[in-house]
Amino acid sequence: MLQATLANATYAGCEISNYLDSNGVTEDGKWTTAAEWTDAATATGLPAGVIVREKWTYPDTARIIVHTLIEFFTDSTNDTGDFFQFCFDPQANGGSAPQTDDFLINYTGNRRSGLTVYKGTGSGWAAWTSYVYGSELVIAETKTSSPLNSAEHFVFELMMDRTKAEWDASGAGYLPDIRVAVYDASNAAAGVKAWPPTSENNPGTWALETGVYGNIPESSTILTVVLLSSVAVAVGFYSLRKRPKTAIRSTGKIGEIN
Ligand SMILES: [Ca+2]
Ligand SMILES: [Ca+2]
Ligand SMILES: [Ca+2]
Repeated sequence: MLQATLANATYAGCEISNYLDSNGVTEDGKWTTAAEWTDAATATGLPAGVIVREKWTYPDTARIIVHTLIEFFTDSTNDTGDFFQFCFDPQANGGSAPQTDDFLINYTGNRRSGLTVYKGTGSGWAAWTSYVYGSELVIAETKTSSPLNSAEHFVFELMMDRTKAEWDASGAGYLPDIRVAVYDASNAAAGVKAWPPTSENNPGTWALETGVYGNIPESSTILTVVLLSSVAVAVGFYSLRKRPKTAIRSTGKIGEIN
């Protein structure tokens, strides 16, 4: 029984709250405004020098768009071997190999021509092109400074239409699993920096994304600053933090999830 073997074993200590956007967002590979990403929560348990934030918009009542910011502080070299990856298990049903609902977005060489989307086969990945670039998926990058780091580094912005049937996470209560990884070919010794620090081929080890129907609380913005400034203090804060109680429902209404 395949279902019996698929356990949702998300990686402890790595998670992200996906709040509703309030400041606006434009996928141009940089902070378009000074406040563009201050209304988004930072993932917990990130590797050093990597930032991941997410938030969502609904440009019309029929669509939910999820926006992801990825900053790679230590890569300021444009190499053909650079890459970032975004793994997505919309059903959050895990498994030790890519299932047919799972996706791997691979963006190599910091350029659109290096974009390949893979879909799980049950045992591995196969290239998949049944998406519309521009409306269902957008990736943009620049080498720039940002409000999070004044040194020049790669900044990526990713947009996914999560109402697209294959990327719809409503069946999992808007609690999908994701994984983000970056690699600097000029610093091969550092290896792949992955969040969680697990394989792109093992969905059962990815991180929990919690879709929240509402804007980020003011306290979470402060918490983000604390998390960035002091791991020791953050551990204490983290233990006090309550999990969001609500998640996005397909109707757009608030629904209790626990
Ligand atoms: Ca932007
Ligand atoms: Ca590089
Ligand atoms: Ca899956």
